[in-house]
Amino acid sequence: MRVDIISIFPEYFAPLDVSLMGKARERGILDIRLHQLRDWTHDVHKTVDDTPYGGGPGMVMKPEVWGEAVDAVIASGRSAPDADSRALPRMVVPTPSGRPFTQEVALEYAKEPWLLFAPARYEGIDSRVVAEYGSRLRADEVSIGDYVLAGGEAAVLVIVEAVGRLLPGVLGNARSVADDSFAPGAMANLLEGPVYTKPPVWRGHEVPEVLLSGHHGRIARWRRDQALRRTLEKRPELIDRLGREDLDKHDRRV
Ligand code: 6GU
Repeated sequence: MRVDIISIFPEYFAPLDVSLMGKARERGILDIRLHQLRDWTHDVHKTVDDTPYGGGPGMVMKPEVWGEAVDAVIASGRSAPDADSRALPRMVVPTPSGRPFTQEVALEYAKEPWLLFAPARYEGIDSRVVAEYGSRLRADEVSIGDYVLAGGEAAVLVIVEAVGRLLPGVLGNARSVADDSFAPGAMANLLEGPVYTKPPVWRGHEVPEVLLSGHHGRIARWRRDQALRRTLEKRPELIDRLGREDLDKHDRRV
C-alpha cells in the first residue's frame, strides 16, 4: 500500500519508522511518502493559513496551497511506472467534525492500494478543498474520537497504524486480527477479555484456573463470558447494539 502524507510537520511521523510499521516499510508492504505542505507555497514566508471569512478565532488553511500539493502528489502516482490500479488515491482528511473512524473503516482502507492524508493545523482547511477532491476522487473527513486535538497529524498516526497492521504479512499471527475487539467474527462487536501469561501466581494474584485446565471448550466459553461481562461494564451501548447473529445460544444476560 502506498501512503502519502502532506503536512506542515512531516517530522511528526517519525514514529512510523518504529516497530510494526517500521518493519512493514522495510519489507515494502507499506510505502509511506511524507511531503512538506510549505513546498507548494510561493511567498517568502511560505504562508499556509489566513483569517476566516465571516470572522471568528483562529486561522484557516489556504485552498491554493493544498490544491497544488494534492495535485502534485496525485500526478506523481499517475506518472509512476508501477501506476497499475492506483490511478487515484483515497483521500483522508482528519477533522473532529468528520465521520467516526472505526475498525470497519480501517478494514475498508486496508483494501485500498493508495491513501492520501491531508492533516490540518489551525481551524482546519478551507472547505472547498474537500469539495474539489470529493468530486474528483473519494475524499473522507474522519474523526478519531470525541475530543479535539491540536492538529490532524496524531490522527493520521492512529489511522495509519490501525490500517497498516491489517495489511497481509504485517502481523506475525494473522489470527490476532480476527480476535480483535470490534473485529467481525466469533467475538463480533465485543471487547476482548483479560489476558494472562506466566507465572501462575504473581503478587498473590492467580491466573483463572480454567485457563490452566487445557479444556478448550471451557476456555472458549469462559473467554466469551469475560468479553460479554467486560463489554457490559465498559461499553453497555455495544451490548444494546448486538444483533441475534452476534449472540450464541449459551450467552445469557449477566
Ligand atoms: Cl481527526 N483532528 C483533530 N484536530 N482533532 C480530532 C480529530 C481529528 N479526531 C478527534 N479529534
